Amino acid sequence: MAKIPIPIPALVDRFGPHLNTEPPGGWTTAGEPDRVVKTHCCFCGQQCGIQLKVKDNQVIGFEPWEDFPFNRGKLCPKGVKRYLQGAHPDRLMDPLERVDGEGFVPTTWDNALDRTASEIRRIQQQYGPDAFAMLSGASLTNEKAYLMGKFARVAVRSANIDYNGRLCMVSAAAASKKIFGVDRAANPWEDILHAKVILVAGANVAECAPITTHYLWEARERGAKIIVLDPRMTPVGRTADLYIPVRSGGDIGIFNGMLQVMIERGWIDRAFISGHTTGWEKVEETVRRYTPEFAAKIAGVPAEMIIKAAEMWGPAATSFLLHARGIEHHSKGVDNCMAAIQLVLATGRIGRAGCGYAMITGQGNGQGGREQGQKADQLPGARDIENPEHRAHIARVWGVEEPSIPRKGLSNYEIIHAIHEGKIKGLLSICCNPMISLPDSAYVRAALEKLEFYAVVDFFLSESARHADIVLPGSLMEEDEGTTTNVEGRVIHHKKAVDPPGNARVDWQIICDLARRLGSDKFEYRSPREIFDELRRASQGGVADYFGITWERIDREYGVSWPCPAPDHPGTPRLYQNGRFFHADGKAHFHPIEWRPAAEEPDAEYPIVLTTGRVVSHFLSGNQTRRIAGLMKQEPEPFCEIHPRLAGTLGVAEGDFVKVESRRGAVTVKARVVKTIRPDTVFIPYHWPSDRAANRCTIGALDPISKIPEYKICAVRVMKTARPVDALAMLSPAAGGVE
Ligand SMILES: Nc1nc2c(c(=O)[nH]1)N[C@H]1C(S)=C(S)[C@@H](COP(=O)(O)OP(=O)(O)OC[C@H]3O[C@@H](n4cnc5c(=O)[nH]c(N)nc54)[C@H](O)[C@@H]3O)O[C@H]1N2
Ligand SMILES: Nc1nc2c(c(=O)[nH]1)N[C@H]1C(S)=C(S)[C@@H](COP(=O)(O)OP(=O)(O)OC[C@H]3O[C@@H](n4cnc5c(=O)[nH]c(N)nc54)[C@H](O)[C@@H]3O)O[C@H]1N2
Ligand code: SF4
Ligand SMILES: [Mo]
Repeated sequence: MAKIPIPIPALVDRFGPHLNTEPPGGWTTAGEPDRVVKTHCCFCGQQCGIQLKVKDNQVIGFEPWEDFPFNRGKLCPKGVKRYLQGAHPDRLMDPLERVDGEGFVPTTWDNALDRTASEIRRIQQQYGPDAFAMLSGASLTNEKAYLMGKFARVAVRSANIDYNGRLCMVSAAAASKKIFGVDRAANPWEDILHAKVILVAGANVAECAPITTHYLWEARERGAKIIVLDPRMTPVGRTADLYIPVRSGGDIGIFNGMLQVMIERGWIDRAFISGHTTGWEKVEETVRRYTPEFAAKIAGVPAEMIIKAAEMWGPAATSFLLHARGIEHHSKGVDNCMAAIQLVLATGRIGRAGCGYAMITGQGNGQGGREQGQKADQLPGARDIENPEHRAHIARVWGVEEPSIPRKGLSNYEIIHAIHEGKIKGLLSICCNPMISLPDSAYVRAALEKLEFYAVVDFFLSESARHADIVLPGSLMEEDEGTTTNVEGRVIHHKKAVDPPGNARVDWQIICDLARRLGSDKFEYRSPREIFDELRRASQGGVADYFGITWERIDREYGVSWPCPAPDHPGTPRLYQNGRFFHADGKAHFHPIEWRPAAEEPDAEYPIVLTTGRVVSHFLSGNQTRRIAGLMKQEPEPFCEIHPRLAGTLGVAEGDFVKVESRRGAVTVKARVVKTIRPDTVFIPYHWPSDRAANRCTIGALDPISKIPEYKICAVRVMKTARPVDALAMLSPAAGGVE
């Protein structure tokens, strides 16, 4: 039976919950802190060092942490405001149970956990072990990510666990694994400073990796030239030496075109290629066709720009490639990344200061979260769940029989398909908000409504949680202890500052308690440190080897970079220094890449490209940042960036409302008429819910290898429309507006 999501007061929903509740000076009347805690920001993959001021079990403010080398005290607006979440009036204080006709009713932990455990077993007995699935998150610490993978395989015994990094890092990960045999940024950020040319492909660095902007500026001070590839002239694009307004989905044209020019002009390091790589001949043969003129058609830019880019990149003494979701969120995301990385490999400029590449990891623990075994196809240490030796090692660490570990499961969006197909009947999600963040929201909502049982662990009632049967109040980063692995592969330590409020509990205890109720005795940890110590052993000998890393070392050394196989090993900030890559043959592997169109290209009916992304003041599904008044003030609602020429043909002026409509759904948002976007493309940031959720329009097409959704391109039509009707009408279930 379809379950109606439980609404919360209308105005709160429309503009973000509790917009105006921040009293002057923060949630508590500030005063002298009892202590300051050196820890890290909970938001993006930069994982900036920060000091939290604590008074009476409450975080009352922050101070910069100048000594932490990555950010040297610098913070972006989200880092500055993050402390305001802890005592927020929306915090979930008790477990909630859905009661027909009444909505959510507070309940006891015993009841909430017993009911969750019994529903898991009921569903598995009725429909098979894999009919219960789990979705986890890469904002969780390494300890919790590890725990979730083990919980799924040992306590629940379902193959179907995946995580929200599937929406984020998997194209970059797959490409890196194919080429280098390992999935991690190749260099520490320090190395960026020594590059003479920096190519930024599909990354809005200033808004999404704000601290990295500083590295770019400093490199430029030292003479670096910057090339930016983006359909929108981002803040970094505005001051770049070469800005290429690539058509969304056209990047392979740029990369292959540049390589073609570099081959013609002799800017290829053939000695490096023959000594350290395989597969070059096929690449050379493939890119021969990608003359600047041919490539320019694919990329939607003048051929001269491709030649100019090759002239800057090809002969440079040192170079650095940075890419992010702009090239990864595609049904050819893996191919896009491989084509980009091959520009690095063809010049042999890797494994040295100033020479390298990095995917800019997005989520707070986007790096560690993709190593500890919460992926559908993975065991801890970035091991392969189908590999018999890997399975045997993990079975020993877990103290279980190897055959009892399930095999590869379904990826994130495939779980949504399987719910529609009736194969998955129950779901537990922690640290993810699929209702906002997965593509084609109507399809996702229908799936959540179809579930027989849905449990959510979160600290705020998310849009997804409103579809739940049981909501379990979990913990913020500062309420628990553990490690994350930052954008550079540096493992760092988050300290506990305060206890969770009310009856909320720390996440890891919730999961261990559930495991016990499911009859497992393998979750008897007394602290997250014990989980970390088990994780170290589980990762030992794996690609992502944490064995030599301890919390004490992290504190002493400002983080330790993996692989770190022994306590006396210094860690590995820079990979490939010795010219050896992680494949068994020690070589890097080239792959010939051909461009192919997106799943849905614009046509006569839907003539405009929609691309989606972020703004500096909000984070992901917005469940956290839409609750922080200072950030809401900066960017209260989503908007549609539209070029003056397109706006002109549509009769749209700045501030008008436009309806942006795809084959799947529509949103109504304010137009922002800007010259910084291609005239054939519009852009909407995706951090908002209900009638303003960009994912109402996006398409559920996936990359065949990484299974990442194609968030960066779908076809829409845009029309001027009236200011939206009253929020209350929007929110009535009849209007389909409650999510
Ligand atoms: N403020 C803020 N910071 C964040 C986050 C956040 O939500 N808010 N989230 C974090 C996370 S999880 C992530 S994944 C990162 C994301 O970081 P980014 O990937 O930098 O951010 P996006 O806005 O998703 O997309 C980046 C750019 O890709 C461009 N783009 C779109 N299509 C294409 C294309 O086909 N080719 C190219 N070359 N470019 C294209 C867009 O115009 C956009 O400027 O940010 C992290 N940091
Ligand atoms: N259209 C479009 N859609 C996108 C993207 C895009 O560019 N365009 N980007 C995609 C990308 S890159 C990403 S990473 C995904 C993000 O996808 P989501 O899964 O939606 O990410 P979050 O918003 O971080 O959701 C995390 C949820 O968990 C909660 N949470 C955060 N930390 C913790 C914790 O430590 N413990 C617990 N228990 N809960 C926690 C938050 O309150 C929030 O409700 O969105 C994807 N969706
Ligand atoms: S750059 Fe990222 S980690 Fe640093 S303060 Fe901003 S959101 Fe936090
Ligand atoms: Mo992400």
